[in-house]
Amino acid sequence: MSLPTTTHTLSLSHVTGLCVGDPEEEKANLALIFDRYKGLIAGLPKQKGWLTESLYMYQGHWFSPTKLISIGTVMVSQELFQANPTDIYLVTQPKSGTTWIKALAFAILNRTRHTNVPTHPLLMFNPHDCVPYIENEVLRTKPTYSDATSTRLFATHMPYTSLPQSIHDSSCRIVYMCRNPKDVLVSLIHFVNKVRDKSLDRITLEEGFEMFCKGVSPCGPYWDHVKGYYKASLKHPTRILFLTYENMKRDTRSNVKRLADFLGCPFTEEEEAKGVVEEIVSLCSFKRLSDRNKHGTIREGLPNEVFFREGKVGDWSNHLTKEMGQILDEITTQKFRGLDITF
Ligand code: PAP
Repeated sequence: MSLPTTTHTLSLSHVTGLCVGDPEEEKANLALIFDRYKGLIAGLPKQKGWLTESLYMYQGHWFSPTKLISIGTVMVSQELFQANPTDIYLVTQPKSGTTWIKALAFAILNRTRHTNVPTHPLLMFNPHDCVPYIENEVLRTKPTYSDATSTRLFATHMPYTSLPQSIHDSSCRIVYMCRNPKDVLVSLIHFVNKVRDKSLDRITLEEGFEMFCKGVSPCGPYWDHVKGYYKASLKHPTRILFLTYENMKRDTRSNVKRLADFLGCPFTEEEEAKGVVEEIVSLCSFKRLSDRNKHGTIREGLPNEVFFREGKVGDWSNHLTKEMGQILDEITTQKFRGLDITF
């Protein structure tokens, strides 16, 4: 069975606990944002892009000029977004396990609300629809900024230093997930070639490799993004949890428990005895979610299936040459020198 193709505006409000608005209205707001910032963006450093023709540098990182996650929406988020102390933010670079961490955090936080597995929201909606980006929220005509009473779950790809000031100032929690750069690169090339504007040529492996090594990737440089959150997690260990995709794959059960502890909702002995942890691991597994996302689209229109490819650690070796792998390892060793970041 796969997901239906229609949009689920009303039910999504129920699922996310946020006031999910009209997608057409959000599209119109997005167009206004692109228009408002296009003059400013034109003066920024520019490189050949991935999803869009070009990427532009804003606050030391590369962003698209259009799309939901773009310079304009980051700027508007910085201007308008209001964090609440009970909020939880899931942060990743694209292709580092966003879909998976969204599913896991959603399932953990909502486990008493959605106990019936066959009708669980994660089996009805793509995890991207269950956990909106900060950028989705600033597009809404009626954002939920004032609702401080319930836990809000958001995602973002923003670098640490670009997060809206209210997130830095609040006691909200941040979960950061990173993934080894070789698998991120391979995943990114495959993804981009599936969804890139049709008017643009495919990105070749060699071209993608060169751009990525130069630091030109969506929200990259990859290494600066990881380092920003890693260092922040050392400084604020109770507020920022640093996870890796590889470690999550190696021992999903222990990491799910660790995540629940960090989110302030540890599993009770009774839940553990009933196998609730295993149920969540299975519900969010690559196989389960990819089977349910073979058709249909997410709210923003991308096909559900493009978020599921191999879901493995080390698939890079089937695509990159040995030499490419070595070069990326050398850059990573040099950039992460002195930091305890291993994959
Ligand atoms: P996004 O940032 O654009 O949302 P993201 O979810 O981070 O993408 O990346 C997709 C990757 O996560 C894919 O990796 P691959 O290309 O190497 O295969 C995808 O297969 C993988 N993925 C998606 N869901 C899961 C899951 N439930 N468990 C493990 N990996 C997953």
